[in-house]
Amino acid sequence: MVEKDKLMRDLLSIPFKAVSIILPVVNETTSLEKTVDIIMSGCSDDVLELLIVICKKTLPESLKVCEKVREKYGEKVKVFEQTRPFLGGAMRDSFLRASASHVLMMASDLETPPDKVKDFILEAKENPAMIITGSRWIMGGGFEGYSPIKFVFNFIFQKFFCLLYRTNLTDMTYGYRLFPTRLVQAINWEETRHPFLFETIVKPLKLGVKVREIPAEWKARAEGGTQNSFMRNFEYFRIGLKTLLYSRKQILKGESK
Ligand SMILES: Nc1nc2c(ncn2[C@@H]2O[C@H](COP(=O)(O)OP(=O)(O)O)[C@@H](O)[C@H]2O)c(=O)[nH]1
Ligand SMILES: [Mg+2]
Repeated sequence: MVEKDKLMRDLLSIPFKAVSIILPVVNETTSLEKTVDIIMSGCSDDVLELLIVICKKTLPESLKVCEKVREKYGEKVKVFEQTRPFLGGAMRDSFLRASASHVLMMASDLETPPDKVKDFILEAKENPAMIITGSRWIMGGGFEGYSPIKFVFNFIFQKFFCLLYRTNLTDMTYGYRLFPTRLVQAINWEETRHPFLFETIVKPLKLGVKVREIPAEWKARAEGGTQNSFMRNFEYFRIGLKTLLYSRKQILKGESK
């Protein structure tokens, strides 16, 4: 027990120095450019690097914008192609590349409002051992242009898992989240698609990591389309239920078996 507590302390003991920001890109052009411009105008001093993750599906016009922002902001912008598949794969590859004390997971389609990045950084400076997560369900958050049926399902899903995990978090599925880098590099991740976003909260919760919510609105994108399908939303249950039964050993790399 003492050994395990020491391990967790080691994973969470790093003070905030800077953030690596993950921007996965498939079909974004102006939204990507706007995202980068807003981040760099608001908090470039605290940003060590922007990890732009591309894949085989990334459109040629999006690749051009990646190159444009790289020219504009120089070495802080790192563009690389993922090796693991899908959105979860993009995030997992980026976690391993992140070299700042903290890492922020977001989107490049403007659905995770980039003007909030400074709020995440502010919170991380004060609470470096915590996960800071955006919530659409608290005052100041909200949904704009979200499907009404998804809205209802999302609410029920949040309440269900909040009871199972005995937490008072209001939003466990929003992919706008900041972590201590060592923590995410130490976890055994499983999901490769969108349920990965949910996995990044349930596994740390199970490890006893503290989580702090800040309001963040979700606003439907103006260009491109989602890589998720409605039916795939039901796959979120799998990782949520599975993780509930895991021991700390099964969650941490090198601790299993
Ligand atoms: N590199 C990469 N980016 C992805 C992939 N899937 C989604 N994204 C990006 O991740 C962000 C969130 O994905 P999106 O499909 O919009 O999901 P939704 O907002 O949950 O419907 C967007 O900026 C996407 O372009 C992928 O397989 N690889
Ligand atoms: Mg999106």
